[in-house]
Amino acid sequence: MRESELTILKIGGSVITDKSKELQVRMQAINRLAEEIQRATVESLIIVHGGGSFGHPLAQRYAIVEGFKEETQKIGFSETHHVMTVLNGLFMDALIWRNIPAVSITPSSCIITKNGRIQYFEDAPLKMMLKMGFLPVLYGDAVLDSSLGFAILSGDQLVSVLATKLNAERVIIGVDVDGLYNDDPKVKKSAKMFKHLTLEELWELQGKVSMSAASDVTGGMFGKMAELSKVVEQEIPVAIVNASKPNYIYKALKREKVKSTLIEKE
Ligand code: IP8
Repeated sequence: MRESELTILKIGGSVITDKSKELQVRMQAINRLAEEIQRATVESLIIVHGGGSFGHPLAQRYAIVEGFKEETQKIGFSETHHVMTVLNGLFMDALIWRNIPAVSITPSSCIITKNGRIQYFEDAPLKMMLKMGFLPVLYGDAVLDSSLGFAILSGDQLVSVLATKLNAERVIIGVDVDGLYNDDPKVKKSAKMFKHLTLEELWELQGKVSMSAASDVTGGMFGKMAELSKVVEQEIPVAIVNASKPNYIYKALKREKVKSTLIEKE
């Protein structure tokens, strides 16, 4: 039995930023999503957002994902973390102005990773916020790492750890395409979208998808699938939904029918 009907919603960085231009926010998308979240009135919800053109280019420039090797990287760590707080602040503004009691939780202040995986997570404030009916908002961040010095924590790893730790009822992943495809739909028009996948089918697909390059330091779709399979293994269903299209996230939150990929254990 689950204690609560907790929903975890991830909003991808490619939805709320323009990945082709550094530090380019999509304010319209943030405002629309905040309005959809407000209208959906989900009782128990955690939001996690990605880094897009804020976190990724800086993390790459300073090789933060490779860990601490030289002093000059330190300012890069600070910058990467700082731009994430700026992006998060814009999201928080949009939520709070709509009367949503959202509270930002800074991952770098409560999480330490080991070789890039979460090792320590002080989650007492987050749990208390949920109990009190607040909406905690977290994001991919530059964090300290007990073996590398520092690392990049992806929003997807956060989603996977939060969902399993808090035994979420469901996970919704908002991306900028209609679901999970057998190929990159932005490159290949013939790419086929999956409406439903079992865990086994997801594993199979994972073997075929290569690490996406570009400016995504956390592994793109490959990294996402690896994190999601851990969630599905725990019998928590995952829906991949287009958050760039109006009302899709609203419908997913309201459990209404919407074009998406649903991944379930069996
Ligand atoms: O966009 C990474 O989070 P993601 C955040 O969820 C940074 O992979 C700081 C690059």
